[in-house]
Amino acid sequence: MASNTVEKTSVTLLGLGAMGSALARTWLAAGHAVTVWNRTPARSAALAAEGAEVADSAAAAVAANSLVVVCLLDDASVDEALAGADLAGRDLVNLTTSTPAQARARAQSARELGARYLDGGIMAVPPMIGVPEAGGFIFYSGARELFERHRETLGVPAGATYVGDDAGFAALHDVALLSAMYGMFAGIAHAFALIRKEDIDPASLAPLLTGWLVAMAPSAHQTADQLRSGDYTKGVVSNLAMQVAGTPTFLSTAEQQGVSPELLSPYFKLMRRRLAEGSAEEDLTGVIDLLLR
Ligand code: FVH
Repeated sequence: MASNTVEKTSVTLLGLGAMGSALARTWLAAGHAVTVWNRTPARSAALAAEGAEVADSAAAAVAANSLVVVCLLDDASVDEALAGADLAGRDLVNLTTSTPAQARARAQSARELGARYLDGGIMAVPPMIGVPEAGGFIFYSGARELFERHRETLGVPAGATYVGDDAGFAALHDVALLSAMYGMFAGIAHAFALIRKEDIDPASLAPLLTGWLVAMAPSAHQTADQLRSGDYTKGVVSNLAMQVAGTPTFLSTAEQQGVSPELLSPYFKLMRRRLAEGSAEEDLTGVIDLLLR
């Protein structure tokens, strides 16, 4: 009777940094045969001890299996690693963080080299890989048929979420979510700065902040609904006029606490601009239109 290892898709993985190593480990643990390659060979030793086959060149690793996953530092390192490899007939899955344009160009060059291509955007940090309850997932875009063919294998390290046949969409979704995350980090930084000089334990603010941000996060659904309908007054609870009227309180408090308003001010400026256009009854959704060039 065939063993699990034989039944499961064999994977080639280029790149054994923090993320690549975590990916390799979960495939090995799930019974997949894994061939690895890393520019600095010493990084392969630990994976070899865990059962990975180590290739001595990227070209040899690509030749070993038809499913080739790449997780390298950046787009330029992918160019470098794949330079001498024969990709004809390969299913190339690139999990390296890229821009949508880089992903589309990679899909095009893969096609020209006779390979099928999926792009990926990893929404997880290495300790979340192989830990389903951690909530990490990976966006994929490219041909749906190719995604479906490898869905089970790609779902091993983290949930696999398909976002469309445009190869650039995984990168676009990745950057969109991470951009929202940085906005949240900016808000958290400002909140901690406000209390920094007071006799307030930051550890007491942290759960309050977390709870509030989680409570506010579903507002994204209302924003989406308003964008789809084009009616930015739909379901408004706190209109723009009221919110703009409140902004001096935030700026004065920052001033009084000796905190720079530089993280908040750009957003408030956009809110005021939108209000000046006559959008008093709207939600904050109109700010999105002001960002579009
Ligand atoms: N780690 C994280 O938290 C994030 C989470 C979200 C997704 N990112 C992206 O994943 C890609 C890989 O990230 P990583 O964490 O594995 O990064 P490093 O640990 O720094 O390893 C980098 C690997 O890339 C190899 N490499 C660098 N330059 C080249 C090159 N010119 N040619 C071939 N390989 C290259 C490097 O090799 P070496 O330095 O060991 O020889 C590592 O294998 C990345 O896109 C994140 O944005 C991770």
